[in-house]
Parts: sequence; C-alpha cells; structure tokens
Amino acid sequence: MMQPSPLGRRVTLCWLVSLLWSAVVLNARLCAKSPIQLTDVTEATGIAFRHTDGGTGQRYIVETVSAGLALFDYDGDGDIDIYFLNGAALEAPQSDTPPRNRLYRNEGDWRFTDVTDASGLGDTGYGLGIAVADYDNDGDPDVYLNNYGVNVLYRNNADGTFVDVTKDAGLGQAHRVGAGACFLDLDNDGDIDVVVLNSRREPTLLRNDSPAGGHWLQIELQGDRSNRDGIGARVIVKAGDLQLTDEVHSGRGYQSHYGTRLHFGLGRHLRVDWVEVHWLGGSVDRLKDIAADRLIHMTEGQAR
Ligand SMILES: [Ca+2]
Ligand SMILES: [Ca+2]
Ligand SMILES: [Ca+2]
Ligand SMILES: [Ca+2]
Repeated sequence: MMQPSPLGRRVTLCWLVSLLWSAVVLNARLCAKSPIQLTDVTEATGIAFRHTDGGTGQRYIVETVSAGLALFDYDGDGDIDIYFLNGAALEAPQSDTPPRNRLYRNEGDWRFTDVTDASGLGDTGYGLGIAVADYDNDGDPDVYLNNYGVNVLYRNNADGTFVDVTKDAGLGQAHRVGAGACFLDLDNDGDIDVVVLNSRREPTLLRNDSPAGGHWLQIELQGDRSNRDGIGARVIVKAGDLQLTDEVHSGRGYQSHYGTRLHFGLGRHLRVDWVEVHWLGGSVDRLKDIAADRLIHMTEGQAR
C-alpha cells in the first residue's frame, strides 16, 4: 500500500486545522449574534418543587407523561404566580406525607415563596391537567384540576386561600384518567364552562348553569409588530377597587390550548375604568371606560 507523502500529510493537516478554525469562528459568530440568551436561575428562585410520578417502575402511561402547570396571579398583586401539579403513589399505600401540588407566590425579582399550606391548594390527587379561570365571575381566578382519579374544583376566596367546592358544584367524577382540561365560554353567555379529555373514553363537557353572578369582560388581542395572536402580552384590567392581571399564552394546562381569549370576572362592576395591554417589545395600549359583559378586540397600536 502506498504511504502518503510528507507534503500530502501537511496538506491534510492544514485542511483539518482550517476546517476546525472555521467551525470555531462560525460558532463564535452565531453565539455573538444569537438574540436569545437563557440563564438557569432555578436554584436562586426558591422553587424546590420536585415532581413525583408514582414510582412503580412499571412505566404506566401516567408515570411517563409528567403533568401540566399553571401561571396565574392567584392573589391579585399583579405578579404571575406558579402552580405545579404533582403525581401520587400508584400502588404503594399513601405515606403520612403524600406528594402534593405546590403553589409558589411570585415575590418579584425572580424570587418565589411556597404558599401551598397557606393557600389550601395542596391537592394530593394524581395531577395531570389544570385549567384556571374565574368561573363565578367574582373577580378572582379559580382552579380546576384534572386528575387521574377524582377531579377537583377550587374556588378562590379572594384572600390568598382556596376552598374545595367539588361536591357543591356537582363534580368529582371518579376513576377516570383525565389529562387536558379547558376553561372557556363555550356558549358565549359570559360564564366559563369546562371541557375535559378523558383517556380511552368520551370527554366530559360541563356547562356552567350557575345563577347569574358577577359581571365580566372578555378580551381578544391582535398583534401587529409583536405577533398576530398577542402571545406574551400582559393585560391589566382596572374596575374600581378591582385590578386584574393575566397573560396571553400559546398553550394552557396539560397539552391543551383553547384559544387566546382572556376572561375577567368583574364582580359588581358594570364598567371597566381601563384596560392596558403590554405587548412583547414594550409598547402599551390603553382603552378607557368600557361597558362590562361583552367581548372586546384590541389591536396593537390601536390606543396609544
Ligand atoms: Ca401574584
Ligand atoms: Ca372566582
Ligand atoms: Ca358559558
Ligand atoms: Ca352558562
């Protein structure tokens, strides 16, 4: 077999060095121009939640899919808080301290406090899906949990605590594997209905037939410079002593999406003083003096 000449080896070596150098330069340029730089700050936030999947080792479906979470302002202070769903033991008997869902209050500046005990939201069911909305239109967000097992509805008491109203609401279907759950106004009558996906069986549709409660406002955004659906926009609604904050997300709960319309319960307020939309990119639109009980559309740049 012919051996490569010394010149051939030098050419090959130069070619390899040149290729490596080009890759380094290209990588450096890509990094320098990247518009996204993400830093993992989890440890400094105070969030110590760990998801439990049941741990049988059998790899049941629910063990492998993790769970949804919710981002919402549970205490009305304008900061978006985080609610994590947890699993539960599937075969072994429950321990004295079973895994629970966890609620973390946003303290600002990327710091969070575990307020699970104080809030009463430490459900111990096997959580998969979650939906958050003000189902009773009293001006605070409520929580629906879609569990492997009994589903749970929590009403917000407007003082940082929640109460389990599952039985009062006629819910609590047992022995179903629920994953996706949606809170939306299916019939456009101003109250929030529920749609639940159950594994291997028909879905559940829950029409809200509660007696007429508080007033409400629904808002649908259309972006121009940011993005068409206003994803990422923060919306603040002010009505008298009530100030509500919500965000437009591109998915909600567990593998669920039910549009980008935001629903705000207004309690006794017949009019809204103003609505502010903080679009991605920093621009702000503000509409003033809006009648309640209607859907409004806001377009980016419409009300500067
Ligand atoms: Ca908050
Ligand atoms: Ca409510
Ligand atoms: Ca409805
Ligand atoms: Ca209704």
